[in-house]
Amino acid sequence: MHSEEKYVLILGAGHTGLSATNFLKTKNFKIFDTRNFIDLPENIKNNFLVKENLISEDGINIKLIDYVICSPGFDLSHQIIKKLKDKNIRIKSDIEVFIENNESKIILVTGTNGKTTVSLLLEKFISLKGYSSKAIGNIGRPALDYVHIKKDYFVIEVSSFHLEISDNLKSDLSILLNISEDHLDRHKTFDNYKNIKNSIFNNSNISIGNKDDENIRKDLTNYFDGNINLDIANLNAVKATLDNIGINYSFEELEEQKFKPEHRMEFFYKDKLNRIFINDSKATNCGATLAAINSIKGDEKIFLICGGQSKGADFSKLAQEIKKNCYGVIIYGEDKNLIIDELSDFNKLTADSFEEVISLCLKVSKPDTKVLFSPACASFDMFKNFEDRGNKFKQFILNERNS
Ligand code: UMA
Repeated sequence: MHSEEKYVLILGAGHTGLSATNFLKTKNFKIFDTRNFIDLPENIKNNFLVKENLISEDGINIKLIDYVICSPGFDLSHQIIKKLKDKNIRIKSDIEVFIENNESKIILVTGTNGKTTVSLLLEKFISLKGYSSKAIGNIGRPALDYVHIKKDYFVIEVSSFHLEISDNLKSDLSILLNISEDHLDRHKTFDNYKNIKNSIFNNSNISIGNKDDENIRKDLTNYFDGNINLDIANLNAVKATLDNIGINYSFEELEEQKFKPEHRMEFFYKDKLNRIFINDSKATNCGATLAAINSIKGDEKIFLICGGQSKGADFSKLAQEIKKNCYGVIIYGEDKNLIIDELSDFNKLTADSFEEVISLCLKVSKPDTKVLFSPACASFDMFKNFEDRGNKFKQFILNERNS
């Protein structure tokens, strides 16, 4: 880099700093960290972008700094901060930079307790209705790692450290869960900490707070009931957020789905034809698929997708249940013939690839029915594991929705 060229200064060579270097890859930037090089995390020390650009305070020419991306853990009483402020250099958090550079809808979540839980639940419940969403930020996923990705919603967990260095966090919705004493070593007084937490609402279209927390502002768009225990308050917060973005669940539905593991009877999407898509990729044997069929059978018959590696199973009992409760089935994978043989006089389709499974299922399954992906087989012929198989199923179905 030419010595007189402007550059972005990154403060802090931790996970945030590393993600900022990747974001700025093609631009001029330098990193400053108060730690000794050998104290930096190993993966960060080994990254050549960091190695090349890590400078001492002496190497910083303030006049050449365009703006600063400041890591949340960087000590704000350090003299460099004063120098930057004196010269009116803009200091931003990584989350501010993310929001400026990403077009997705933004939900901000903060609070002394429960913010990771609420962020992950929001990610889950938004996705279950077929919208793409990702929880990022303080949760351990540095925001700038996701800056080039478009989602329907990014749910960003924001800490008081982030808020303190963010002048302008623009969001579609922000929620403050609760405030109790924390991080006073950094924020000094409780009043200061309270003000920092409440600043999440400064530039938010919809602002939601805990109605029962006296430390939270009283002029917000909406409140949730936080009077009971933290678990229920967190679910109330999730419900209030979802209600405000037009995603509807009853409290009971939230409670029921909350503990349901992924890939086990996951009702993840209802399409325009009112078909309900269920991911049951965890069903790696006939018993699990029989249980899946039994749990949803009713007046409306089911459309089933199954196949993979049989592990020597006998499919005759499953075939009988399929004939009774399903109106169609797609069979795929290494041992598909074993299942096909048991279903000789039944309406079945076969597919050679998973892409074909998806396109056939979307073409053939009927409106107002349930489409059950419950393979009854191991996944290793075509996937890394059942999680990979379930994720691909959901992803392919949701992609079709967007195309
Ligand atoms: N540090 C220095 N000198 C520097 C820069 C940092 O000594 O020049 C020290 C800090 O004092 C801190 C450590 O290095 O002890 C890490 O600070 P950082 O800002 O580089 O941290 P990152 O590795 O970038 O991780 C940060 C968040 N860390 C902090 O806020 C301290 C992570 O939250 C977050 O997951 C990550 O960004 C991705 O967004 C952690 C955390 O403890 C889990 N957060 C606090 C909390 O939840 O209570 C706020």
